Amino acid sequence: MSVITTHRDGEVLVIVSDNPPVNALGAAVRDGLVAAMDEALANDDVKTVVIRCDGRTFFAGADITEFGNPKAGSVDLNTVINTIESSPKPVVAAIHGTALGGGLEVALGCHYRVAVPSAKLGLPEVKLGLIPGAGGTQRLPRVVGVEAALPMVTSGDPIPAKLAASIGLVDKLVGEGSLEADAVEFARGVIGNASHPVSSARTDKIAGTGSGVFDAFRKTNARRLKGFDAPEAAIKAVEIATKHPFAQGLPMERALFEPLLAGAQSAALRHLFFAERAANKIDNLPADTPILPIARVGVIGAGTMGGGITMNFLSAGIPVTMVEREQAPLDRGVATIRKNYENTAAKGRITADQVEQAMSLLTPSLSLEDLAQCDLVIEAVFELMEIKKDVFGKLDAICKPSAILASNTSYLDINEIATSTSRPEALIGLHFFSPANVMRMLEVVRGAKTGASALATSMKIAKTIGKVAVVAGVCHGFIGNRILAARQKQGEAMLLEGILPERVDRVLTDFGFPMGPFQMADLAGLDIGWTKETSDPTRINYALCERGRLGQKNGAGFYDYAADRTRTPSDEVNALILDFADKSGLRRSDVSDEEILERLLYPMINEAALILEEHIAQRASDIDVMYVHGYGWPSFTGGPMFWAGTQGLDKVVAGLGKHADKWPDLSISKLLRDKAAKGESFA
Ligand code: 3H9
Repeated sequence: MSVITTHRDGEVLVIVSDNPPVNALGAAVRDGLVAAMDEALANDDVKTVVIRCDGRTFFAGADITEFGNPKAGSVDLNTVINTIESSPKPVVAAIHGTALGGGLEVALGCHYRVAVPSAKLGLPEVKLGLIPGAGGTQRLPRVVGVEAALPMVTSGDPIPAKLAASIGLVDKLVGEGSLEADAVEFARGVIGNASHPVSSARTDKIAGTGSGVFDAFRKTNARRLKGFDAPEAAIKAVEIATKHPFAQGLPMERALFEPLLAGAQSAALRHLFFAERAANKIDNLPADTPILPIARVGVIGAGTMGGGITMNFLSAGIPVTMVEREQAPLDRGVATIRKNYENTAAKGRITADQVEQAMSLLTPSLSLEDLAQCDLVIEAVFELMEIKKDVFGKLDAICKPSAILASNTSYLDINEIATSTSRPEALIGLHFFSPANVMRMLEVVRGAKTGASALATSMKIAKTIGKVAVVAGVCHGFIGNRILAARQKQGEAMLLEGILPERVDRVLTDFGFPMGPFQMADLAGLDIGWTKETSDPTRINYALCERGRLGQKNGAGFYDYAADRTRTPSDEVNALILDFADKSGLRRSDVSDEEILERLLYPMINEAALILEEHIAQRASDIDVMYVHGYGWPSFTGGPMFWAGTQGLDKVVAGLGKHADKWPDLSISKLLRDKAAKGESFA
């Protein structure tokens, strides 16, 4: 059956697309739309047209799998949209789900747009390293104005239908359950209009736009857009729309689109798009594995981690019982959660009602017994094996038989923790990243005895709370922190060579990380794992703790911090580091930025390859997803494994060899060596 069908409702021709899963605008859809428009124009009884989609969504964009392999012989998207827009019979887009990218471009080509209230509309091309390539940057500002268009094309975030209606992108909100009927009625209502709006011909919203708007936007968003090519191209394209007639603007948009499509950043970001989806696919998990209902969650610990974890579920409308041992920290935890929500409300991102709604789902408690009815319990207590085992031993006696018992540990052996319960199949690692209410990454640790249901349910709940989940096997630090340790080790070694923290950090931020290892250490706190009694003054970060420099939290770590957290290099620390370097006899003055980068990143690639060899990660692209979402690896490079491929694995192996004296205990992965020898990548 054709993916595009038509049917008549009196003088209205309804065109329906049915191209699961997301009605991507592949060749068959494009050809079908043009044929259906020809049918509408050829038939005198048809006075108006409605375009809608079956399934879960309106067109979610161009078919990304076609990029780089154009389907010969079929019409392109611009032809489809031009056919719709130039139709003398009015065309109404009837939108549900998400009208994204090329999908919104089709809707903008229609004369009118109606949408159900739950729909979302956006131009997410920048997230794929692109700009809209079918007139989106030219029509959108003409319809909604430059100020509303710029955030949409540069962030790629979709906006809800209600907001779209308020800026003129949607003409009418219609019934959630009566989209086609309401759209047909709307279409009938416009038949007699003297003329119909043509987006590409409009100038009312863009007339008189000065270039100051664009420079101001660039300035305000400089930090967010740093390193990415596509947003700047999108700003340029919108500016073109304000300066040139549409007929000139369209090819100019194309001229900006084409090099992005052929470029390295888009290849990397498209790799990540598919990598995120592949991460949901789990080896050895039967498709019919039962997903357990999660109606109530328990969280043990009301500190930064416990509170952050709790917020994820409250925000998703799932009640949480949060347990602490004493009243004061419990009260502090509840107050922090409220404050976080209120801050978000103050920024206008949620309403005061939503704050109260979330808080009403929270039950603070001082008793583990109150977790008896929870379907999922997550502990976020102190990172010590004995304490974890004690908690799970108690939970074993308290929790209902079907409950999933999860540890938020970032290092400890899940298999050993599982020995403290009589139900190891219920035990799983759910490693949230701090701040847990903000960071999208979730490392799901599958123990040797973790049951299929516990795993499948954890992946499902991760999606419900908006996380990107990656499955890891058990080893010290799992995927994420084990790879990070390889970088930290080199960072510390560099200090002993007299390379100062600000230089190491700068090399990584130039590469695209939001912060370097020493900025990160200051943020986390230098005193993690440090006590006065066990301090080792030969380690620089412990020596800093001994001097009362505990990190950002007390204004002094590797850097000095002002009250507003502004960071400046510390003379005291730098003198100490150079002193360490002199005493160690390792001080060097000939280190290049290139060496710093190679020594920080290549051991990470090697550790990741070892992790693949040991089957701790299911696939290389999972590691990319984890590093981009959990550790700030710049997404425009595709993540560590994709990036290593773009460098050439032979270069990575050669680099590891070149600096071999800096990591005497490093064993180079066989997988990495073999792939390098064969000229392969990890893709
Ligand atoms: C564009 O439009 C360029 C134009 O301006 C110019 C052209 C000239 N194509 O995400 P899900 C697959 S660029 C092909 O799990 P959800 C996806 O891989 C495009 N395939 O579902 C997955 O496959 P599998 C601009 C696509 O409900 C399956 O569909 N548009 C596409 O969580 C389900 O996806 C975008 O960037 C596609 N466009 O979320 C929108 N989209 O099952 C990208 C999805 O084999 N898409 N697939 O793993 C999305 O953001 C989400 O998929 C969406 C649904 C929100 C729609």
